[in-house]
Amino acid sequence: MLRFVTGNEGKVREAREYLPMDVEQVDYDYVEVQSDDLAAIAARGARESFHELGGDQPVAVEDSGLFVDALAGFPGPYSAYVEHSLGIERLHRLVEPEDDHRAAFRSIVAYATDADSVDEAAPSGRSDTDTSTDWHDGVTVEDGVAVATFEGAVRGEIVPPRGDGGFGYDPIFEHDGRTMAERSTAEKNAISHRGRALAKLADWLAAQA
Ligand code: ITT
Repeated sequence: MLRFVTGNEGKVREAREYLPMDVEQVDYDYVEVQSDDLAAIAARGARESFHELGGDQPVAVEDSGLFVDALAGFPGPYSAYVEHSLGIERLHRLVEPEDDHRAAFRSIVAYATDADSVDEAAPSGRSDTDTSTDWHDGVTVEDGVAVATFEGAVRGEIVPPRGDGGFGYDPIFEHDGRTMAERSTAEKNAISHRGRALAKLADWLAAQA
């Protein structure tokens, strides 16, 4: 059994598709540290949640965001705040005058568990992300708790809003000719940042067995 700590049911639905174990949604509000680094935010959240929820079951958290190249990665870790304050149409209008409309969705899944149950030498998962990045998947051990992080990313372009599907920034993020909101959930999952990070976690869990 894995406890997925999030207020977002969509994240849990996707996790259930990828992971071999039962996944339970837990709506615990962990402290999101202020950082430019999604991996640091997710790892801290997973460690805190693991302790707070009793330390007897593995725990996962996911942190994601939209990183616009021409805006030096903005809104990045502040994506949820910007979506709810500025809104996605205004973010599009901010990018439109720029020559470069490229952007990436990035996701970090952090998995916390008892350090005794982890083989640190196990391979850290597939490396099929289509973006260069300075974030590395890895395992850190502190006070008997191991936290493993997995990154997934998908690159695309910011475009005027199109499509009714998905959520969040999906209508303004185009990948391979269609926005994410113009794809079915299954089509989106097959290429999404979160899908890629979850697939790496699933590979790593299989290598641990
Ligand atoms: P948590 O409870 O797990 O924190 P959340 O929905 O607040 O759930 P984040 O803090 O990770 O999630 O914020 C991510 C932001 O990026 C938020 O504005 C999302 O709408 C957006 N986002 C993340 N994944 C996305 C996706 O697949 N498509 C569109 N927007 C996405």
